Amino acid sequence: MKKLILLAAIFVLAAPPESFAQAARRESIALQHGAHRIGKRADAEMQRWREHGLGQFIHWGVYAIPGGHWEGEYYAGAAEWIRSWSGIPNEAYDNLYKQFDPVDFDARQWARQARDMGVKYLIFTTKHHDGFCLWPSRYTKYTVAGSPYGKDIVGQIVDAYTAEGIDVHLYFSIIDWNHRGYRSARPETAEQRAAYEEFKTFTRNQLVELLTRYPAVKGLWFDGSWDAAWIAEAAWVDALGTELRAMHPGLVIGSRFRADEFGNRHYDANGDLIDDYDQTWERSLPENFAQTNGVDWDCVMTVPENQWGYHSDWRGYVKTPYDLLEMLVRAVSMNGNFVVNFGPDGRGNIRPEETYIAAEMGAWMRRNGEAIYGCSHVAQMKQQGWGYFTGKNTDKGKRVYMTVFNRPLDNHLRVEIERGAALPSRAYFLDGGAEVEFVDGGRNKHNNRLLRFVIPDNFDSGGKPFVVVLEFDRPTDTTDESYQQART
Ligand code: H79
Repeated sequence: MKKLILLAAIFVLAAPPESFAQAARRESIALQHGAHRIGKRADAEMQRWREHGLGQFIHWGVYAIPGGHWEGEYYAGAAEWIRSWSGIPNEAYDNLYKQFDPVDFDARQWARQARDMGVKYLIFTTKHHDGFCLWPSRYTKYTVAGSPYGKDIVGQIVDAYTAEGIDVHLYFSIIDWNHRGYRSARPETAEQRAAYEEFKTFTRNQLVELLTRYPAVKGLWFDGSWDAAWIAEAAWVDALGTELRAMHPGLVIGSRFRADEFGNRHYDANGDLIDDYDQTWERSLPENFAQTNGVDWDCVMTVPENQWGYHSDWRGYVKTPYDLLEMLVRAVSMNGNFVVNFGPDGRGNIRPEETYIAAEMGAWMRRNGEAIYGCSHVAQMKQQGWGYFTGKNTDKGKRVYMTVFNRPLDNHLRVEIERGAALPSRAYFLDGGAEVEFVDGGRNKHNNRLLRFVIPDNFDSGGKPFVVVLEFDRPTDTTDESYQQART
C-alpha cells in the first residue's frame, strides 16, 4: 500500500499531464519566428477586443464603381477581385480611380448606423489587393488623393467611428497588384529579388505611415499573407511586427500576418497560435468549441455568399438578420467575435439590404445585447438544439444567457448542467424581466442535473430570437475537461 501511495505521489509531483504535454511540445522545436507568447493575451486592450462580440467590416475601393460588371458583362467572382478577371484590361481598371468621386459618402452617417446596429469595432479596408489606397499615402500616387474626390477617407472613418465609441482596426492586404515589385511567387532572379525588396520597404513604410497618421486605431487586420514570397520572409515580417507593436502599444494583430520559419501559418510548428487571435474563420464558423483550440478568434462574414466589395447583382442565398444573429450568438458562445461585412457602392451609399440588416440587428441588440457584450463560452452546460449559452461572471456569481432560436413545441427549454456545478437561483426574460419558471428534471446517467425552463404558452417573441437569463449565486467554477469526463 505504501509503495502504491509513493508511486502515485511521484507520478503527480513529476508531471501533471497537461503541463507535461506542453513542456514536451515546447522542447521539440525551438522556433525563432513562431508564437512569441503561449496562451491568451491578458492586457486591457486585448480584453476590450475580446468583449466586443459584434463587429462591422467595410470593403470599399474603386471596385465599387464597376460593381461586378464590365461593359455589360456580369463578373461571377467576388466584386473586389474584378481586376483579376480576363474580361477587363488591367490598364482600364488601374485608371478607374480617376472616376472615384463618392459624392454621397458621409463617414458620420456610416458611424451612426454602425453604433445603432450595436457594433463595437470596425475593420476598414485601407488597401485591398488592387493596391488603391483610401488614404493619401506618400509612397504611391495610386491613392484617393489622385481621385476627383481627393480627400482622406481613412481619416474620416477613423474620426467618425472613434467619436461614436467604435474601435477601428485597419484592414491591409499585403497583396498589391499595382506595385511593380509585388509578386506572389518567391523571387528567383536578382532582378526579381531587388524589386521585391523595394516592395517590402514600400509595405513597411505604408504600415508605419498608417499607424503614425491614425494613432486612434486599435489593430491591424492583414490579408493576402498566403503568398509564397511573403511566407519566405518570415524573419523580416516578424521584425516588422515587432516594430509596429513597439510604436503602437496594445496593437491587436491576428494570425494572418506572418508565418513561422517553416512556413506554418496561423499555428506555428509547435501548434501554438501566432500573434493575438485566430483569423482562419473567414465566411465560416467553427463546428464546435473544441475546434477553436481555446484561443481568441474572429469570424468575418459576408451577407451574400461570397461578395465583399459592392456587387450590384447578388446571386445565390442572401443571409437574413435572423441568420446573422444566430451566427453572432453561436460565435460568442464559442469565445469568438462575429464581424458582418458591408460593401458600399461607388457613390458612397450603403445598400438597402445592409441598411435593413443594420436596423434589424440593432433593434435586437438594444434589447438583448447583454447576452453578447463581454460574454464568453459556458463550459458547464451542454449545447441544446434550441440555441446557445453565453455567460459572464457577476460580483457574486455568474449570469448565463440562453438565446433561443428554435422554440421547442412543448415550450420546455431543456438544460443539462454538469454534475457538481452550481444550479441557478432564478430565471427571467432578458427583454422585459418577467420571471421564467423552471422545474427539476432529475439527473441523467452521467449524474448531470436536468432542468426545464417553461416558456409560457402565451409568450410571443414576434418571431425573433429571445433570451432567458439564469442567475447563479455562486461561481460555476468547473472546467471543460471535467464536463468532457462527465459525458464519457
Ligand atoms: O477581402 C476579402 C477577400 O477579397 C479576401 N479576404 C476577404 C476578407 C480574399 N482574398 N482571397 N481570398 C479571400 C481567398 C483566396 C484564396 C485563394 Fe488561394 C488565393 C485561392 C487561390 C489564391 C488560398 C491561397 C488558397 C490557395 C492559395
